[in-house]
Amino acid sequence: MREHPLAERARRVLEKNRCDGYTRPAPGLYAHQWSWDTCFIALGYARFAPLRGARELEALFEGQWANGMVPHVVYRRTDDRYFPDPALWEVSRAPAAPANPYTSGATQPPVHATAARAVYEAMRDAGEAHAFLERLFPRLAEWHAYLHRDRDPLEEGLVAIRHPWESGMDNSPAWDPVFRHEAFDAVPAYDRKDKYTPASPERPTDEAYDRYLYLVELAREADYDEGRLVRDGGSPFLVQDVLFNTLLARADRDLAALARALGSDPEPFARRGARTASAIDRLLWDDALGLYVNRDLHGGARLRIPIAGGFAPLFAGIPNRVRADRMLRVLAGPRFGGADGAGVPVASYDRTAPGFSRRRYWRGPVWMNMNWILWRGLLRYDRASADRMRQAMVDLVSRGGFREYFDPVDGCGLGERDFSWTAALLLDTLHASPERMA
Ligand code: 9WN
Repeated sequence: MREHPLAERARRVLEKNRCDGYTRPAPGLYAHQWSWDTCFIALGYARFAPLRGARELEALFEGQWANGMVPHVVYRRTDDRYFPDPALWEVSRAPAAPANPYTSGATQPPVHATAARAVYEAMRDAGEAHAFLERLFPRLAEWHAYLHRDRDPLEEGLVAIRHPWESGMDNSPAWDPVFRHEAFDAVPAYDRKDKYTPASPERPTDEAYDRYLYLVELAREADYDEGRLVRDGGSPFLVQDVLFNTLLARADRDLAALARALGSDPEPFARRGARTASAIDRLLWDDALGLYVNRDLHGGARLRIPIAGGFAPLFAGIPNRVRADRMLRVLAGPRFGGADGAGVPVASYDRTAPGFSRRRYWRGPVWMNMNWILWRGLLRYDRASADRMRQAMVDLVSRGGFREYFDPVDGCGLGERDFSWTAALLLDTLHASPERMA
């Protein structure tokens, strides 16, 4: 079978972004190593250079904290373009933070075990594959133990995030109601370097950054003590996020498969994944909207904001047939994009909802990672919709390039150029034999 012409271009993007020991998200704004970007990048490498995927993941885990947390940024360069920098986080105040490398003091969604499994299964040399797994598995197990132990204050199987950056969907309208809490205070003046990029009208507003920075300050003042911030409710931002929990439920299952491959007991991991999956289904489904919604742990209200993350449970096979059919209709309808015939895949936010924006990131634009997650989900429920979505993803990159995100109306590329996860996930989309991972 002939290779799709985009595959070679995608590999070149990853090559361009390879630095000393890791692959950065993009050549411009993002010079360091990001957590979930690394996972998506490793999923792409699994398709043509699995050893590189293994190295990416192992490099990221050099920044893992002693309590198990995998930080969302591992600072790799003395580069002054990215904000916030290590000085602002000052993670040396946390007893669990490593002295080297420098890291942030927040986390990102747990796609690691899923990526590690794909890499492991793609490795040709059985000895090398086993050695990789022996090194990484204990780290992955500590990471998941941290999430279930330190981030589930209600002990109901759902973990909480304490910063929008932890969701990976930083600027999502899903956080607007939480930001209105009175507990948010003013922050001292700071210099926002990300604004000076050419894409600045697409970046979050200064008001949003005030909230982000306030949360950083609060976590730093608490020496990153999860007991104070999460269990005692000290952080004004504490949300059970659908996407984060779905990825965890799925990754717990992948961790169980990896345990089995090592001859260990998979049951404890599988049980935790099943518990999280059933809590998502029981507590976060919204029948009126036809998708899953987040929950605010301050007051317990559901955040009834229709974002693409609300469809993520398809990825972990969580909804039953009836719910999945509802979701498929909403996904294909005018709210998320399927019906306009433009061949643009799913928008990050309901196109008909207040505040929808074609350019402001996470408030409308199309992201390749969200669509990859949904595509993988659709493969479980409806092969024809999955195939249509796959085609729309390929067409989007053909027209818009390997951009960070895309205009949901005309498919124009936006944000950074040569974006690693766009390239990596496109490679997976082009090459995967879908039956394997679904
Ligand atoms: C903050 C690196 C990251 C992604 C996130 C995306 C964006 C950072 C930022 O870039 O976030 O972590 O400065 O906006 O929202 O998902 O991991 O690509």
